Amino acid sequence: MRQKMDNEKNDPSCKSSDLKISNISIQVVSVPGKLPGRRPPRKPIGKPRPRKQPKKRAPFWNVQNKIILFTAFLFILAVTAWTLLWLYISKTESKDAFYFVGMFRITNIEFLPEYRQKESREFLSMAKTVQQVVNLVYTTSAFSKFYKQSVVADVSSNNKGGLLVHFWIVFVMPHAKGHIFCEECVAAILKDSIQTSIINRTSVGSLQGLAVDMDSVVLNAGLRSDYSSAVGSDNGCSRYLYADHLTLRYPLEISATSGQLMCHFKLVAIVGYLIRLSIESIQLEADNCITDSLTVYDSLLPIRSAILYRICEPTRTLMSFVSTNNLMLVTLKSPYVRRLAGIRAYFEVIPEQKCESTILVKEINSFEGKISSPYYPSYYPPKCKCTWTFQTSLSTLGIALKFYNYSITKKSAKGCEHGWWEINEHMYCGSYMDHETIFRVPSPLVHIQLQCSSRLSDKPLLVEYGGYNISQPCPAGSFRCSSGLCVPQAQRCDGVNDCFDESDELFCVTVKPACNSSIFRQHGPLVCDGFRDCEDGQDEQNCTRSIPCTSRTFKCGNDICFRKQNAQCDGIVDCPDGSDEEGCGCSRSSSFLHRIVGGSDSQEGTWPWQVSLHFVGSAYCGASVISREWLLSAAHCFHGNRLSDPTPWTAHLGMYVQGNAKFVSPVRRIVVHEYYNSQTFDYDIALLQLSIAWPETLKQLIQPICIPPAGQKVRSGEKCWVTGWGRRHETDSKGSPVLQQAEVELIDQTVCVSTYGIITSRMLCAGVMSGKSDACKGDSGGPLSCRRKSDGKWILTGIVSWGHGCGRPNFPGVYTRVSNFVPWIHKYVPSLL
Ligand code: 4AZ
Repeated sequence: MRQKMDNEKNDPSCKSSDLKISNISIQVVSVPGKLPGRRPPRKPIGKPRPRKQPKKRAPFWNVQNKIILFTAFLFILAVTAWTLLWLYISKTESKDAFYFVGMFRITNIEFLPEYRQKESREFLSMAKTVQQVVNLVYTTSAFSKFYKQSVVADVSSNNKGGLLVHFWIVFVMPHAKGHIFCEECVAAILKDSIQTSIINRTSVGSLQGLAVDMDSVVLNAGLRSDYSSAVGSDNGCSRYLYADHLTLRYPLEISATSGQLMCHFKLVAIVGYLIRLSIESIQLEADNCITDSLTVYDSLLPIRSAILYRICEPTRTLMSFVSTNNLMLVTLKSPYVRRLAGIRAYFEVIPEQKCESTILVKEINSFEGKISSPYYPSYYPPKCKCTWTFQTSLSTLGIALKFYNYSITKKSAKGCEHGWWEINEHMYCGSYMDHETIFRVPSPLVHIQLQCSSRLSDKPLLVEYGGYNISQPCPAGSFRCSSGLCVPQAQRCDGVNDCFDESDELFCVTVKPACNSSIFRQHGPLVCDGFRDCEDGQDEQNCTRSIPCTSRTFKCGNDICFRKQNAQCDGIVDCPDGSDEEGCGCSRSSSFLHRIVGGSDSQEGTWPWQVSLHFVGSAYCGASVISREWLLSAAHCFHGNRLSDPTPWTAHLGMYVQGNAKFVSPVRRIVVHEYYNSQTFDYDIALLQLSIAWPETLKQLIQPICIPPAGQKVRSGEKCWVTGWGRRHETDSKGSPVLQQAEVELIDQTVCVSTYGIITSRMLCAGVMSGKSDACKGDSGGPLSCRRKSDGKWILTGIVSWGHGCGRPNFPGVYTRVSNFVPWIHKYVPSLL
């Protein structure tokens, strides 16, 4: 097309014709309207006559103009969009603020009461001075570009003298650059700006002219929410509480606050004293501190490294915490105020306690006094130091220390989390446990130093002390446990874990009781077990304690053990008081037998003790009903911070199809065995207490399974059943919707040990060597049920624990051997006895 036009321009004949037409057109235009029928040319060509010629203008809305206008419109649109985008980006970038919160002590300025008033001239002037100093520090640092401002929040008195200044520092930077910001760097800039003199060797240096104690400088990254509630406008819930009287209890009136997401209570005591905060009860939503928490700080601002303690779940046990200075901050976070109404707390002013003494010990083989952690029974603060010196009256005596729920062991390369102890120049680390231990120092003079080493406040410690005969640590007739405790010799090898560490139940051999007369019936290794082995009853003489009945005897209500001949719960009264027929709850009905079918889907109601444990609404593990309110499961199901908290768990009882339980209860308490080892799965057992006992009316659908007799031996080759909603194949990604059952065989322990190597006496193997039937992921904690031939009762022989894959040939499933835990279960569920 373009080519054609160019040709036309260059063609001379075309040019001449153009001219002609132009001439003609001029003529025509000069006599308008006189030549009817002739149309004037569209465009005037040639010289126009402006005066007379009526202008025939081309319409404005032609294609060309349209294109121009459209292009201009697009251009304006693009510019506007770009401007808006740029504005948006720069606006959002400016919101990317980083908050730091800290404190330091100014040593050479005395506190004035006016500093408490934020509007006072004195406070404003002091705040301005500090802010100017901080401005100078950061505007001359590598972060000067991002530094926005510093805000002094508090200027307070303190027990070390001078002023304690709490402040916020705000930096603003594009989000993309946020990664260059490190907490240590920001803190280091401040600390490095303090000029200290090596000559006078004090920790006080000059920070742009202010005398600042180097050791007092703390600076942590802070939260925007903390900043806005402390500094911003939404501080309606934040308040100061001043305590000037030593004997008064100041309530923390938290229920009075309303509509707040976050409250800050700044507690300030008179100089020279400390604050003890006592929490009697608290109602919080237990969610690992995500939405709800109560945090106690050893400062007036929420400085992370000054946290004394954090509570994230409801509690009704009195807990108290002590500050290291005359101030404390309590912050409360809860999205719903109605939850805060359930908090009862108060604080007191207490004097600082010295933790040192020299003690003369006189008694032998008895505990004559107590020492404790500072501020006992309060949690002790993270910074503490105690020294005790013990001196015995005789050089043959040493010092015995009985620790309650605590133990000390030789310090290892690993850090010491819960206090380090120096005893006669040897170092030990402390750790908490659920039983007492005795530590003996075979020396008449003992120097002890305790240094608190935890980051937070730690649980109170109580230690009883006394003298002991170095050559004979336990009194005659008693056995020395590995934990240092002494237990009567008669309690050794009686099936009860009296030492707490089971050392009294190790290396037990069957010794024939020495009977002067003939043996009536030997039932077990020891005398004083409540069972008359000797005809003359000699084995039961001189027994010093209340006798535990054994697996073969039954303790009647009158404390007498009667021989069981399938006596308990068999409908025949054996005890004079009939107590052997009371509370007979566990499943015995042989009618179940004909309903157990081969294959994998079970029939509804076949396994009425089977429980599905749901964690945050999803099936996670199995368990077995052992009483109206207790379940037995595996410890590994509850290993970890969140999993060990009972709140997210629910127990689903009387269930066949996953999710359709006849009864659902929250879990009140989880008791994980204290020796559970997450590396080896040893002691893989846990008890769960239901918040609501299942109702009697459901006993057709929910029934407890029997706990085996203590120490019961199992027969290899015996057929048992494993049940659960776990995976049906190792490679499956989810569990079964219908309760599955599989028949498995109890496997010889030696075979089990030779398969896995790491099998302890607390484990047993079951499966089929072909690998056809097995438990799998999701079945953990569930029952291995064996039917006792003698009375048709179902016995909880095992708890699904672990194994190499699922259903692999020659790798049977490993189960917790329940018969090893009977005393432990009875300790928590005595009603099962
Ligand atoms: C588990 O992961 C699991 N085959 C349970 C049992 C077995 C293997 C794994 C035994 O919960």
